Amino acid sequence: MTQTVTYTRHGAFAEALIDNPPVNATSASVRAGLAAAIRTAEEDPAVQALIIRCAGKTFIAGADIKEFGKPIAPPQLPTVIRMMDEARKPIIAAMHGAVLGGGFEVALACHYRIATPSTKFGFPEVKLGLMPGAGGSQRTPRLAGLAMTIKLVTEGGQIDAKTAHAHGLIDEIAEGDLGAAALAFAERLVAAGKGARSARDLPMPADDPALFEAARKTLARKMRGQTAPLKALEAIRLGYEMSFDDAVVRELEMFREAMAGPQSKALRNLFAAEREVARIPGLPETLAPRPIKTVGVIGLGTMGRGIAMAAANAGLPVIAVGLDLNNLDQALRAIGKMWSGNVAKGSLTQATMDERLALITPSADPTDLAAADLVIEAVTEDMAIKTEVFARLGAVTRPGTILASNTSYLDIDALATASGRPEDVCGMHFFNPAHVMRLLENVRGARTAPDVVATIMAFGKRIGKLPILSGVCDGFIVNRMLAKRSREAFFLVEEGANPEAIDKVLVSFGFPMGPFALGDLAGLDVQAAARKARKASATARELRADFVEQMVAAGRLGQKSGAGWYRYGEDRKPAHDPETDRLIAAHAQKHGLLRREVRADEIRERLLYAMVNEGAKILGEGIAPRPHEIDVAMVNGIGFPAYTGGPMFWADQIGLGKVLASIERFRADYGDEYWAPAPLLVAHAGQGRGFYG
Ligand code: 3H9
Repeated sequence: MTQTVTYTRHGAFAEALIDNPPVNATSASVRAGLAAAIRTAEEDPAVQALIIRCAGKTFIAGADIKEFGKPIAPPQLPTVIRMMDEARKPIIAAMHGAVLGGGFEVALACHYRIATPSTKFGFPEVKLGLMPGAGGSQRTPRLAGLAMTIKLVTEGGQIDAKTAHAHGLIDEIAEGDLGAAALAFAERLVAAGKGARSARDLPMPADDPALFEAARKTLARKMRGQTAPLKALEAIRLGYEMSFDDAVVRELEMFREAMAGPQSKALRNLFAAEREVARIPGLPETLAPRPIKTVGVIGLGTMGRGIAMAAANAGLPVIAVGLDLNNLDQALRAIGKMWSGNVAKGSLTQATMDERLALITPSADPTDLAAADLVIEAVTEDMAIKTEVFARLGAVTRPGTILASNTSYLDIDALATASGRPEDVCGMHFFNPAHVMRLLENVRGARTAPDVVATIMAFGKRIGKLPILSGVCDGFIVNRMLAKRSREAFFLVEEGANPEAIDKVLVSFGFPMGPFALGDLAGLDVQAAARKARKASATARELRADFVEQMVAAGRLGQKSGAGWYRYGEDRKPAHDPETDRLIAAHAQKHGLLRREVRADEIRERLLYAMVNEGAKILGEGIAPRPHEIDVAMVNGIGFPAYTGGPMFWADQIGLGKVLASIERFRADYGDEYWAPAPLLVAHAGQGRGFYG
C-alpha cells in the first residue's frame, strides 16, 4: 500500500498492518496506506472483512505530532475516518499497547474492536493543549456514555482494556496471539452474519447538564488555567446541538483553533523537550551504561527513604545504610507505613508491598555497600559530613561503582576529590517526596566519566523518573533559579507587598502555590538551614531580609508547627495570620524601611524575570546544555505551569527584548548586584532571537 502500511490477504479476510515506528502515528503515509487498504478491501469481492493491526510496541498512539503546525498532506485523518464510516464491509481494529488520540479515533471508527489485556486507551490531546479532532468527542459518548467520555476526553488519562470493555468501547479482550485472535474474531463475525456498523449511527446518550456542570468545576480545580479541557468539554456538547456529521466538522475546527493557540504551542514544545533531554549533546548514544543490579543508599532521612523506595518500586535490590541502629529501625518503619498507605488506598497490593520491602536490606555498616553498583548518598546537607562519607565510600566500594550525591546545592567536584575516584562521582538530586516526584536532576562533575552520565540518565528512566542533566554550580538548575525567586519574594515583602498577595500572583499565573505557602510546606527550619549554609555568599540585603530566621526563632516552622507565614488549622489550609503582619511591620520599623504599595505586575515580573535571567546565566555558562533542560526541570520540579512551556519558552513568547527592558528597569531601581542582565539574554535580545532560536 505504502511504505508504512502492508496489505495482506488471509483467505476471505484482509489485514492492513501499520508499521510506522516509533509509535505508529497517523503520518501522511499511514493515512494514505489506510485509505488504499479500505478501497482495496471494498473493491475486492473475495474480501469479507478488513483487520487493522500494528507492528511493534503499540497500536496507533495518535496523530503525528511532528506534522503539527505544518501543512498536512492529504488524505487528512477525518477523510480516512469518513471512508471507514461509509465502508460496506466490516472493519476490525486489533489493538495492543497504547491506543491514543487519533489512534483511538481510528479504532472507534472501526466497526468492531478487540484488544490484548494490557492495552491502554485514552485521549491525551488535552496534555498537548488540544482536544480530539477526528470524531473522538462524538463517538465516545455514543458508545460509552457521558460520564466516561467526559473523563477520557477532558482529563487526558488512560483506561485499561477491562474498563474499555465494560464501557462498550471494545467488543472483546483477545488472549494469545493478536493476529490469530483477530482472524478468529473476523471468522465468527462473518459466520454470525454481522456486517458493517458505525458509532456514527448510534444516538447520543440522554443529556445530563449536571454532569457537564460538575465537570466544569472539577476542571477549574484539577486543570486550572488550561483552556483545552474546557474546549474538549464544549465539543462533547456539540452532539446535542447538531447532527453527527456537522458536529465532527465543528470539532475539527475547534481542534485547529486549539492547535494555533499559545498553550498548545507551549505544551507541544514541552513534550518534545521532555524527550530531547534524554539525548545529551556530545555523549554518543551508543555509549553502554554500566550495569546496575544493586543500589546502595546511605543516609535514611526523608530523602534516603524515598530514594530507597523509588529503587525498590522498580524491582531493584537496595542496601539501605543508616548511620545508627535506632534511625535504621525508624526508617524501615516509615517506609513500611508509606507503602501501607498505598495498600489502604488500593494502589498497591499487600503481596507487592511485601516483595518491595524484601528488596530492601537494612544495614548500619557502610562496608556492606561493597555489593552495590550505584550508591546514592543522602546524608545531612553538610559539606564536612558529606566529604567524610565520600572518602569512606571511595574506600569501601568497588572501583567502577558509581557514587552519587543527592545534595541540592553542594559542590560535587569537591566530593569527587574526597572519594579518590572522581570519574565515578556524580550528583543525583531527587525532589521530595523522592518516590513520587518525577524530576531527577542528574549532575555531571568536571571529571565524571561519560559512561557514568549515560548510566545515571538510563537509571533515572528505569526507576520511572524524568532525568535531566545539569553541570555543577550552587543549587544546580532548579534551586539556583528558585533562590532568585525567593530573594525577590523576601525583598518584595520588605518593600511593602504582603506574602499572601505575592502567593496570589503566582497562583493566578498557574503555579500550584506561591513561595510563602511552599516555604510553610517544606518547613521554614529547612529553609533557614539552607540560608545559613549560603551565608558566606549572601549580600547584606539578603541577610537583612531574615524573615525565615525570625519565624523559626518564634517557633513558626510552617505547616508542621501549625503556623509559619500562614496559620494552619486541622484542615491544613493556609489562613491569614496577623502575627505575620506584626512581624513584618516590626522588621520594617527596625530597619527604617518605608513600605509602599506594590502592583501585581511588578510582583510577577520580579519573581519570574529573576528566574529567567538566572536561567539565561545557567545556559550561558553551559550548566544546562539547552533551554530544554531548564524548562523541563522547572515545570516538573517546582510546578512552573506546563501550559506556558517553562520559563525559557515563556520568555521567548514575550520577546527577549521586552524581558530585557524590564530587567534593565529593575537594574536601575535595585542595582547591578541583583539585576545585571545575563550576557546571553543581552546577546539574544540584540539579535532578535529567543532561547530556542
Ligand atoms: C492527536 O492524536 C490529534 C487527533 O485527535 C486529531 C487529528 C486530526 N507523533 O514517549 P516516548 C515519539 S494528538 C510523533 O519516549 P514511551 C516521541 O517523540 C496526539 N511522534 O515513548 C519519541 O521519539 P523521539 C495524541 C511521537 O514508550 C518516541 O515516539 N497522542 C508521538 O515512553 C518515543 O516516545 C499523544 O499525545 C506522536 N503522536 O511512550 C501520544 N508520540 O525519541 C503521545 C510519541 O525521537 N505519546 N512520539 O523524540 C505518548 O504518550 C508516548 O509517546 C507513548 C509511548 C505512550 C505512545
